[in-house]
Amino acid sequence: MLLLDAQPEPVRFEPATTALILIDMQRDFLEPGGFGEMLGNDVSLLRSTIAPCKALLVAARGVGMMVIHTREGHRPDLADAPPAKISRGHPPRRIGEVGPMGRILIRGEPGHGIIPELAPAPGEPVIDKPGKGAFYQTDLALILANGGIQSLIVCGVTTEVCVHTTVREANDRGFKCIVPADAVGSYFPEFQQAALAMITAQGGIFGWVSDSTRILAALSPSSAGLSSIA
Ligand code: TIU
Repeated sequence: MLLLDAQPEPVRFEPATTALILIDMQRDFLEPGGFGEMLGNDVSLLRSTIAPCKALLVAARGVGMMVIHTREGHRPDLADAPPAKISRGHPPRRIGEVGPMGRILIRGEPGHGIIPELAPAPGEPVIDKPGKGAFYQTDLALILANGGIQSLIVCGVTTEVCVHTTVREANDRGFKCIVPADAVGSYFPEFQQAALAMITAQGGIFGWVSDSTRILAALSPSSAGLSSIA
């Protein structure tokens, strides 16, 4: 069992029962020409998350932790896309329309893919989700149950949308959720701060906030003696 420095207080987790989950690190959110930019956002604001996510990904693989990737997107026929979600965009810039990276937020299109820096390794589950939360209409809960997972380290984008929705869903399902502040990103700096504060407020109302440096230190064999507890 490891003890991780976090807010609002240190949190215990066991790598064998913890999954690293990377939320929607897709070209559609992190590169120009995709869904994020279509919504009017400066996608460059999310790119600082890539290096911390990569470092956590490498460390998780190194200690044999379960790694899960998610992608937000829809069937090419849009049958799983709520009309209220599609109609919020204006043609020709809406879900399903053709953009510089293919049809926006559609499974199988270049923009829907995970950025090459964080490409899933063989055997790592990739969850395709139609909503903001990773549990909604997916087999994530089943995969976590079968893996004996009790804690999640939740990284990805965007902090106040898909990361928050997933953390709230996971917390209600009994998972301990640890959010590394530098490995989650928002198009809105003020939302980033508020979203992280919402997690830690009220005694950690639905999780813990730490950062990649402290998680890497906890996972590192050389420092395990400092962070491990009986
Ligand atoms: N727009 C926005 O901030 N986020 C999303 O639409 N999806 C995710 O957060 N993945």
